Amino acid sequence: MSPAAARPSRSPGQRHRSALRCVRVRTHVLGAAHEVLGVEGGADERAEHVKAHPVHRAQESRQRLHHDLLSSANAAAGARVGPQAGAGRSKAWSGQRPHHSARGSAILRRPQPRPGGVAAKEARRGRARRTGYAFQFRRRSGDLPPPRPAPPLPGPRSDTVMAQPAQAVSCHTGVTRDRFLADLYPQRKPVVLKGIDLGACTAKWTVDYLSQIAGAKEVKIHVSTVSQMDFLSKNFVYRTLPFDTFVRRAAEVTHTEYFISEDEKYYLRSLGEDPRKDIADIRKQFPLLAEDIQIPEYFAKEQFFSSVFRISSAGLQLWTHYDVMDNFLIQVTGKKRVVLYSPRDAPYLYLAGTKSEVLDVDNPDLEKYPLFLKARRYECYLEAGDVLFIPALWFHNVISEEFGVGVNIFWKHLPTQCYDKTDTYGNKDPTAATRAVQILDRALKTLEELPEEYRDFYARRMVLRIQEKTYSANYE
Ligand SMILES: O=C(O)CCC(=O)C(=O)O
Repeated sequence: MSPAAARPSRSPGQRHRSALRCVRVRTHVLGAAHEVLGVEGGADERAEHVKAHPVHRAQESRQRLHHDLLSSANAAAGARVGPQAGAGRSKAWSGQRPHHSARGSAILRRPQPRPGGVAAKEARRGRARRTGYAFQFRRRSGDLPPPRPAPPLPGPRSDTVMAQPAQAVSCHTGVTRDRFLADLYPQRKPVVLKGIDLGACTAKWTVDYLSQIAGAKEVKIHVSTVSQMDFLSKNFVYRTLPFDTFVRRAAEVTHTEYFISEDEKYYLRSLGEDPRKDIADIRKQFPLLAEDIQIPEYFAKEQFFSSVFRISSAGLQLWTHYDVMDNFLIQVTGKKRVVLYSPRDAPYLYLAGTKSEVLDVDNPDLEKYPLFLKARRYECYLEAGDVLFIPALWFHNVISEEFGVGVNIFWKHLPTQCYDKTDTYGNKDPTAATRAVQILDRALKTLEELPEEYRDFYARRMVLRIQEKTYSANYE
């Protein structure tokens, strides 16, 4: 029996309602796509426009995928759908935008009041209060003088869904080199190591001491007026400061001397003397401070690549990225939260080079990044003296909960010839990967010789071939 024949026959009324539902969902999807794309006009004009514009078609299919994800999330969570749960899904889906609950399930919003009405104003006021954007609303309505909003610390807002419940990164105390190499390292998963002897640095590295010992050596720093530093949109500037001035400013919340604003935030990723040629090594750039730290030598000396100072203002969040080398992130002072994603979840992270477009991992924009829901989230908190092992290719997003000083040790996990010799940062893809991507680009160019239908078919076969030949089941 065909699946259609197996379905119980529906009454004309049911068929009519179902058809209406399809039209409404499509209208909503097109409406949402055009809102994003800034296209005006009625549903029919929009539909024509979408048909004619491949970019909008892609947008439309992303929106559809979003709908699918949200509806399966609703089904899985057994969520109440719309104002009268159980009274019929058709009502719930009629032209409403999906919304995410604090409990972690996706639900649909109640019908929204008409814009401009008193109810709408009240709703906006309520929403503004919940989301912390009260300042913007009051300012527009002119009923209060514009106060300076306190910059919120990054963290999940109460009205957004956490993309995935976090899995805690495993934590081990007093791990010896042999145990690390035999048991933990081969798993290629992040781990927090506690109780490692790091030398005197954890006790000594106060703001005064760092300023006094490293002195006025000039360092190039990132300066940002917002807490979420985004490398892709470059919402920060580079400036140069003497190290002692920098450390003092990074440790304070409000500055009397500043570049852009009195609450600007600072971040140092130390570099080699000539960053185009030299690799960061605190033993060379900060020899006196380097004496205070004992680097866990859990890899062979010849594998060492770099040691990098990471000094950050409180509240600063560093963009999501991966590095191509294994590394230890040593938290010497201060506290950090690190959110990590497996390299296997790269398809859900909206990559641009080595960075993910999803910077705000706690409050992801699911309209824009619907697949992010699928990325498995790992999380850990680092305190002074903790060492986080970040295997190469694992994505990480780092939130400094306090002013803190870290040292990052990168080492070569692959044979030296695999790495790009011009890479002084440790974030250029291995040369074979770069060549493979270039070859793929040539293959894609070759496919352009075919009409769309054939291109689609052979591209799918290529994807299957890549999956069959290269995907591994050995890694998480
Ligand atoms: O801790 C930080 O500031 C950033 C760490 C980082 O990006 C890394 O370990 O690769």
